[in-house]
Amino acid sequence: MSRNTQLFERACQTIPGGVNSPVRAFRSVGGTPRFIKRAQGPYIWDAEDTQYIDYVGSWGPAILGHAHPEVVRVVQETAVHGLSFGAPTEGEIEIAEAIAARLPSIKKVRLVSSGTESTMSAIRLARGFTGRSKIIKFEGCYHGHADSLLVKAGSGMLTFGNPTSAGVPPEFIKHTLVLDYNKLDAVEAAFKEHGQDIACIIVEPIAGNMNLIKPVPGFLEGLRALCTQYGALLIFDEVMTGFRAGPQGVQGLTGVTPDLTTLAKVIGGGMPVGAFGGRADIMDHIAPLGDVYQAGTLSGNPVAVAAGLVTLKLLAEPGFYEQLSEQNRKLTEGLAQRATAAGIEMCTDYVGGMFGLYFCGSVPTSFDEVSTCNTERFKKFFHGMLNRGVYFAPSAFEAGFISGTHDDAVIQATLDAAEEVFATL
Ligand code: KE4
Repeated sequence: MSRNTQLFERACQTIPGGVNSPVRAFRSVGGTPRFIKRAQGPYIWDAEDTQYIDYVGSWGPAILGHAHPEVVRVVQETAVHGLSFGAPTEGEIEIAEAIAARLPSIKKVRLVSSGTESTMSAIRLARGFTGRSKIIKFEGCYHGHADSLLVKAGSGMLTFGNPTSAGVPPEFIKHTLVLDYNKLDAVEAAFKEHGQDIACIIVEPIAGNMNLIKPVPGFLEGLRALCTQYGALLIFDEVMTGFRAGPQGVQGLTGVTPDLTTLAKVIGGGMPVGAFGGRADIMDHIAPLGDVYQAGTLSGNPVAVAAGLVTLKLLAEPGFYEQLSEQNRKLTEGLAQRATAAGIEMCTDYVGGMFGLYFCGSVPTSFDEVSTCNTERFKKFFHGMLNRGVYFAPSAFEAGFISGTHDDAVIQATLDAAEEVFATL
């Protein structure tokens, strides 16, 4: 019995499903999850010391590559002075200023410890600021596991094909309108019907939880105009895309300015940091200044903040994103070329350091379209690559991620493995 199998069986005795987050369980691709014991740069090693080229990158945070020496060093140097104080620290000011300097839409920001906390808090703030109850989200978008958002969520939920979660009373989601991503007319109709009751729209400005789905031209601009017209807030959930899709997230790529932005993943560099921020007149409603309560014991944790600060600093080095995007182009175009050469219907897309692989004829623009992709073929591809030392996301409904350490040799090794696998599909 393999070490991974032994560990998984043991884990299942005390951890539900053997994992601390559902998508890690390989339920949608089958097989035994790999228990990772170390990582460096573009590589991870499992419990049997098998090396993999990693395209999950902890679901986004590892944009510099795993265990970047400068990030590890600052964690070590910070930790020796204490792990957590529950009191303000200078580092929290520095990262707030660093985030605001990179995202002009953010005038004030509150740190939390996960993406879920950031979106949950941003929605409460939008409701408190507007005095309204209804929210709009889009099917296939995932914003973490706060009750009012577990409605036709994407990511792990989509993988299980379970459009809503048990344990969420109907009353908790009756204010959540779920519309189709990239369909602006449905949003207009919703505002016509509920306009004065809608507190906010929360949207992944580039969706990464139903595979990678980009906004069609005019979609984000239309959301912005409708929110302005009806006095609702536009929340860009950039937990995944923030400093991943580009140096200023999707708002920097598109010029569409949200009222609030949620962040996590990259801003912690692999340590638990989330954040929500935006217009000062809105953020000033957050306790202790305002009447919208939000709090967190480990919010702004000094060790996590130190890792995030060094990560943001290193990302600002000239040429980082240009190189990241170029390597992503080589990977995704190379995969598509080899699939086509093998007669496999597969296409790809990418932006910045994130990408999508679709076993269908054209790049999807909606949840319905991506749902028609050939998930059986994806499973075979996933395991074929895994057996050749390449670790993609264990779900057809997740985006992939590269890092600054995925150099030409790593990309070529990936493409060589893919050429072999496509021949077996
Ligand atoms: P966390 O609570 O997992 O830190 O963040 C929730 C979240 C919020 N918003 C967006 C756009 C997200 O992508 C996420 C989390 N992303 C998933 C990956 N698809 C995390 C992986 C997991 O659930 O284990």
